[in-house]
Amino acid sequence: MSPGKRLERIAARVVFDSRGDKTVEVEVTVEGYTSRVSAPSGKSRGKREVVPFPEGGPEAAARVARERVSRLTGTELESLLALDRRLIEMDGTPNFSHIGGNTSIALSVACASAYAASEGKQLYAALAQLTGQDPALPLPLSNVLGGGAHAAPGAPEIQEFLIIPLGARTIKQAVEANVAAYRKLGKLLQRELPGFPLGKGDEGGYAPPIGNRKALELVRAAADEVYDETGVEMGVGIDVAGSNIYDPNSNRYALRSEGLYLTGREFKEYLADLTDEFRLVYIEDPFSEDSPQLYADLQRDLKSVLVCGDDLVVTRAELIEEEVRRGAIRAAIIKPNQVGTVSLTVDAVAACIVNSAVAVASHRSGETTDAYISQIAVGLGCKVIKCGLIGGERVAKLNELLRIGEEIGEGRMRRLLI
Ligand code: 2PG
Ligand code: MG
Repeated sequence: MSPGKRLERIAARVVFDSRGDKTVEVEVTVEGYTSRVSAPSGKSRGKREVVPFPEGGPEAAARVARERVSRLTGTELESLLALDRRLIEMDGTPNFSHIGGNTSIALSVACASAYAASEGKQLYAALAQLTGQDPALPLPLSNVLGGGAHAAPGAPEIQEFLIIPLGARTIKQAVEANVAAYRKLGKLLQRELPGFPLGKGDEGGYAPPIGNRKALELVRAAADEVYDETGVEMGVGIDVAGSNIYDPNSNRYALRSEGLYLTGREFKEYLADLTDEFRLVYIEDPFSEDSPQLYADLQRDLKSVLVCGDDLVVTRAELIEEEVRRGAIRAAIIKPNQVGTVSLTVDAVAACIVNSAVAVASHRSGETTDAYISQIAVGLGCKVIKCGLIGGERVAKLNELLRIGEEIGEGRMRRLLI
């Protein structure tokens, strides 16, 4: 057996994310190659995600990394993802509550990146080789208007209003189309709300004081204008983040801005109406994460829509498989820090591909300028990336795709047939 590569150094510090919250950044050196990675944090988290930080928060996480995890220094790594098993063993809990999922994912990505670099490769290329994927660029699904937990009260209850340039032939054309739609939406909002500041949600989209329906009407209009001007087909979607608008006491979905308090079945009809009226192609987490049957009913009624699971499946291969087989979803969100290692992320994307579901690589609402999610999306074969559009921490992911496009060809886009 060939000797492994030496893990020479592990360092950790506290840094700040796009919301000004603290998170963890690590540096790992393998065979003289150093990679630095910082972890994002979610605000609307699924119940079954791993714990982001150990007790004591990010400061404690950095301390645990420096004092305990750094004992892995000197380990011989026999393969790209060899650190992952050791992190799981060292943590010893089912949900990374000891090390913290954020530290763990940062170490896992950093180690894989440094290992890849020591072989003269970027992470995406090493992952593609490992998984047998032909590297290609995902379509960017961009947040242009935010609400719910990511915005101030008064904004829509639906958490994210999204656009996707289905007809884009290059990554540059895709980003240009999304930016054009974002700007047009700004103009439409100014006309709708003269004198109101448009605001900004956590993910960089506008966060205006309007209802869900009005928001969709304007997003649809902006997307259609871009299509008319450029010929690029534009899809519209939403992330309802259903668990956040579901009230378990009354067993209702609360849309306060519209004075609507709907049962699961009524809310399903509401979403079906929105789909008809605004030609939605993508609906993420339509219901509470505890109601998979409602997902399945919606997916059955709206065959042409990609119903996508986020909180429902939390990037876990076995849950993705279960819910795709149930017919609850045709797409799954892939957030590496929901599971804590690259290996488990690889398994989750593989579960999508084997079950013919669309893997949607995703940022978190609290982001850093790190762009590893773009490397993972390309390397593992995710057809879509949800990474925001506006703001330094969002555009960092898109710019990384442009750079990767220089290597693999900017027209090597994955196709999404909905
Ligand atoms: C989501 C995400 C990212 P958060 O719900 O999909 O858009 O939000 O990171 O707050 O979980
Ligand atoms: Mg979501």
